[in-house]
Amino acid sequence: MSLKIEYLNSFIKATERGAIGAYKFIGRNDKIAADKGAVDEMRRVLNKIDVKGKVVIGEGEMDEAPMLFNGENVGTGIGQKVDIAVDPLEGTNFVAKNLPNSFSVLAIAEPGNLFSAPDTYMEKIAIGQGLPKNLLDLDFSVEKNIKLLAEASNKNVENLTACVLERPRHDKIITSLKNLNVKIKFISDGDVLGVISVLDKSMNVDIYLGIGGGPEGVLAAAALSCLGGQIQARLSLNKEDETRVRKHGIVDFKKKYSTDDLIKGDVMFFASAITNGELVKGVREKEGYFYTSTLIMHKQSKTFKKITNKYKNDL
Ligand code: VTB
Repeated sequence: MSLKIEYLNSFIKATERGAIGAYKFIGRNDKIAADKGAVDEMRRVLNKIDVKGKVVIGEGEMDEAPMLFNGENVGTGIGQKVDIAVDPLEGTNFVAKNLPNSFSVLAIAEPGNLFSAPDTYMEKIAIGQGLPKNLLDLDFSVEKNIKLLAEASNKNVENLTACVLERPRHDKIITSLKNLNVKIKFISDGDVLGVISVLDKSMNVDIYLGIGGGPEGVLAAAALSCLGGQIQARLSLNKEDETRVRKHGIVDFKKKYSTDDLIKGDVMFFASAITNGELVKGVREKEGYFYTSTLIMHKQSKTFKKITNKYKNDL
């Protein structure tokens, strides 16, 4: 079974409108308002789509998130059953501070096929398409992973670029990369884009390494799964996280998840830029219209497109 192809046209509206909802908060130094702007618009659109949708990765658990919470049913209730992962505003800091690379992101798959990641940290290592399966491993040293990647991609180590979220918790990784003479692309936030940048040659990133959010890991895995990229992930937990993780039915806290463990079967991925992005342009307002640009991927139809649409300015 695969996802109905028309969902490419209906679900794109959810991230486009999510991006428009956050747009008016660009540079207003208000992360919460920006997030709410995106959530309200995305939810409004999702509820118009003919689908029996269930949010499996959302804004949080039911008791802590009023909208698009984990488990919320969305859609008109007519149509195919799908599970949905959303991040209506990936990069709240970017919108608040008017910096590039904020997105409204969503992925859909058939029921049970998206790993229901708890909102905890997740260790990630990701590489692009066309490389041997299970090439790298979180338990290998950075040196070994880099050496394996250099060999498999026929590049010298010093010509490789690794994307890393700039955080003190990554100091060891950064030192190892520096000692190996690997180029580092530092990001201050937004590791969905960080991970998926291994898929697009224009981004010049060969590998993503480090610890970011669990839900963001699943969203990025959806994109990798569409195009044959690879991720290996493992939850990175502190003591307080454990009860929450058990609620997600996870018993093995140390399990290493492959792309196929995180995403099964057919999957669609949508990312609409809010502020200007390296992959697609942000929302533009011109003569009474909003223009949005979206990166869209679908595994089954091997779709990988960048689409620009326009909406009448109704805000
Ligand atoms: C991570 C990353 C996200 O926020 O969740 C990060 O996956 C938060 O990390 O893409 P810190 O707790 O270290 O700040 C993002 O960068 C943006 O939501």
